[in-house]
Amino acid sequence: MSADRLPVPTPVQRESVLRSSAAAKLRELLDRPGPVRAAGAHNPLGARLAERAGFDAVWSSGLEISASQGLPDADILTMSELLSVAQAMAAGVGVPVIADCDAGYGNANNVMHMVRRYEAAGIAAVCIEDKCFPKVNSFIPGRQELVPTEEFCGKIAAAKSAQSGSDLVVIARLEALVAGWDLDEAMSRGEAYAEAGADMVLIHAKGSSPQPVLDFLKLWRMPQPVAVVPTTYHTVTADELSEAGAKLVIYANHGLRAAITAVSAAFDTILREGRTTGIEDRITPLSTVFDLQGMGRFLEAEKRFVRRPAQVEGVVPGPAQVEGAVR
Ligand code: SPV
Ligand code: MG
Repeated sequence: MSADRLPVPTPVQRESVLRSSAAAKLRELLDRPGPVRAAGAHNPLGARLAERAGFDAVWSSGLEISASQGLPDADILTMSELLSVAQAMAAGVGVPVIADCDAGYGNANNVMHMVRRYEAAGIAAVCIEDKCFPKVNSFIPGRQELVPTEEFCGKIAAAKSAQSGSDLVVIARLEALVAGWDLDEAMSRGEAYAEAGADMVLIHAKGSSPQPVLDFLKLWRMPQPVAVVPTTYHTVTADELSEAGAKLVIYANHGLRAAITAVSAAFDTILREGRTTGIEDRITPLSTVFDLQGMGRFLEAEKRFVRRPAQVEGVVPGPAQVEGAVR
């Protein structure tokens, strides 16, 4: 069959191509040597900044999305609210989006619903953590309660059974070190989750030293790759983590934190100086904003497709329209 005779894909077929390609792209990245680096984001603009900077993937961060709504990262937002942000980011960038899905929004049945929705939205990977629902951000002291290993294995098996394609990456996030357990607990849970079908495990930690994570990587014997989140142990480089055995390095919230600092400084200066002159060379020009929001493509499409029939151009507005017009 010649190329011009190929059947045109239906919208459903097109969607499934889009679906499999994001997850397949992530799997391709994971197969390459060296670290895969992801940056946290909470909207498509942030995702685009991560992509333009050269990150391999975007982390749809529960902390960032919650903070961007002025809410705690504690399962306050619903699955649909978090999904709509992740989906918008996936539509806005070419790199894969890895979705932080907290504790899976409930039990194994909630996880199955979640996987179906995230997979259909073109998300490359979903990450669920072995904490009780409702969870609270890992860096908040106090309530960090793990579910029994067996219960979480059920959630992982449910996630794998619910996906329709073979590419979606299911990440099992280990919170044992965060919750005050030792390396043995983290390791035995990690192995159980890998045996239950996880495609990757994420070892989370909240200390200032990378040592517990490096120890975990040294002992890890399963074939599944390991993800790390060097937020508090930030002195270690991605290459060092990769050499120690980590595959995915997630910079989970640095975009948000950089933005808060920059915006606060700019706002302070405007109020202090009574004008914006002092910050003009420190803020992004509008031309960059237009570029980031795709005005180039918009104008090009407008030229090509927004057609005005000749007779419409000659139409003179009626008196009512002229009267109501904004002057
Ligand atoms: C997030 O970004 O929401 C995470 C990573 O889960 S962390 O906040 O470091 O726990
Ligand atoms: Mg989170």
